[in-house]
Amino acid sequence: MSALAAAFDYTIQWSVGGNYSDWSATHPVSVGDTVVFKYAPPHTVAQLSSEAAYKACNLGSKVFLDSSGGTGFTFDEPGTWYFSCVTGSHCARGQKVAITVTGSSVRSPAKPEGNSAAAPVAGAAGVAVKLALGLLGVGGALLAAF
Ligand SMILES: [Cu+2]
Repeated sequence: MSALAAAFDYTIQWSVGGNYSDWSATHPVSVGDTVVFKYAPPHTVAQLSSEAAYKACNLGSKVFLDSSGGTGFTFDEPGTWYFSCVTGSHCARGQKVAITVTGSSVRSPAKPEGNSAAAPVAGAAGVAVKLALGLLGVGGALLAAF
């Protein structure tokens, strides 16, 4: 915990109608920070494989998918990461976000946080290792994190 004492947590209220196009311009995420998506059904959080997939809403490229209602990502590498809802036309309607992460890589072990474990979809191994991925239970670790 002490190693993450300086980390910052961001919450994204995730819905159709939110404007996420310039999210990273106003939310400076650094390596070690956590971004938590909070949402209700039928929304989902998918990590997309590339900027091209993000721009085109190519949801078949997803490398991770969750629908728990509270999906947290702790970034351990700099870069830009792409997320979208995969429900209906939500991506085309703007429910997608590109998160730019700055700073130096932290090669700490990636381990789940919270009280629910998610299995990345098949084929995710190559990208999943870049994220220390934790699903934060709405009543559990999420509250503890704040
Ligand atoms: Cu949605």
